[in-house]
Amino acid sequence: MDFYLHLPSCTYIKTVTNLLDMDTFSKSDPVVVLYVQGLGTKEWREFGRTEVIDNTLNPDFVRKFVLDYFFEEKQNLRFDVYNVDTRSSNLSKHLSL
Ligand SMILES: [Ca+2]
Repeated sequence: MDFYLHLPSCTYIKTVTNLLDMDTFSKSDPVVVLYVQGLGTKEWREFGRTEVIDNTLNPDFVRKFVLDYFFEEKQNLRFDVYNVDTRSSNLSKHLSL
């Protein structure tokens, strides 16, 4: 994945390529979920997710994430890629790519 950072607000543009093909009869249906770690709690919270792109291993997501920038604060981000194979919004049922 490639990330681009713009200040003072942070915009991350993601490029995801060569995902695993997890579907039997079609290509994977990827979605990227951004998690932000709480400054005090260290707890990962979902910040947002991209659109799902059907049947591709080289998705080109349109959705951008804009985060507030905290001066001199270390902000930990995590990008998880999931295959949305069911139409459920419960990500725990989905396979991680
Ligand atoms: Ca599929």
